[in-house]
Amino acid sequence: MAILKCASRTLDLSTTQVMGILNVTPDSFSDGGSLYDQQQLSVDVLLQKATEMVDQGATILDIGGESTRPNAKSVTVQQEMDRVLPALELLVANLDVVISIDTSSAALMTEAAKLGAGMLNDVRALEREGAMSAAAATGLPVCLMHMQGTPQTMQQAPEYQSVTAEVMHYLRNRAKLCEQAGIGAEQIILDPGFGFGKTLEQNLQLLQYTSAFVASGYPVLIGTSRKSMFGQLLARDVADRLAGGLASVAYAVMQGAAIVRVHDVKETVDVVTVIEAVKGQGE
Ligand code: 7PJ
Repeated sequence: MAILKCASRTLDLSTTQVMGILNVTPDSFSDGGSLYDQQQLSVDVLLQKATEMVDQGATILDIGGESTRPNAKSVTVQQEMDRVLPALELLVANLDVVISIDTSSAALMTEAAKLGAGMLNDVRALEREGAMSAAAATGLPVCLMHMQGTPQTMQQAPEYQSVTAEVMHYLRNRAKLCEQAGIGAEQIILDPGFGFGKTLEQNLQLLQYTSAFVASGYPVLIGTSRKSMFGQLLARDVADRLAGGLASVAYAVMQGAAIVRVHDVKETVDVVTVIEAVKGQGE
């Protein structure tokens, strides 16, 4: 069974793990920068929210300092570091959980590993200058996500001949390059990248074929939480997409997704627990 080595901790992926999302950006689309008070990250609120997620069953917390929603303001590496590193230090000092860092920056990967991060999560699949070798040097697991285009342009007119085949081909190729760079195959996680340069139909096709990604042998991470695919399919605002997200989690967990990345940890853990309990029954 797949065991991820996350610095001083390990994660057993024989059942689906729940990753809680902590945005330390003042302009996140889904929680609107709620960890901020007048542009200042609130330490108390962050620790409270993180502690709650761990108590609810999250085994990974994902800290991101760059908003990648369409048309988000770009940040400098320094700004991203200033947002993420203090949050990382706070959580490492106070919680027993794997901390994942959602970043494309080589410098931040290196610094975060020194401060106790347990995983790297890159929506650009380590394509930025120096990112792959920096990630390899940390020895941490890496999540490689597929995106078509850039956050600025990705939703304009995403096009594929076959979305599942193309995304799979891209991720396999990135994984191979990571292995050549010295990252162990067992430390590589693949993510189709819901909403990153995909139409509603393309997102649904990717979800439908979760098992094809799982069949690659790499652990698969699914991140659909509160995304606009549910806005389109259900005509729901961001605040009202929980049921849609839970349905997608159930679908993915049934097919063997290793990690689900979500805002709503408590409800997601219940769904995962029920699906795993059903899967785990002998006759
Ligand atoms: C994802 C992510 C995702 C991974 C974001 C949001 C937008 N990392 N970072 N997968 N999405 N691995 O949370 O809605 O889907 S930022």
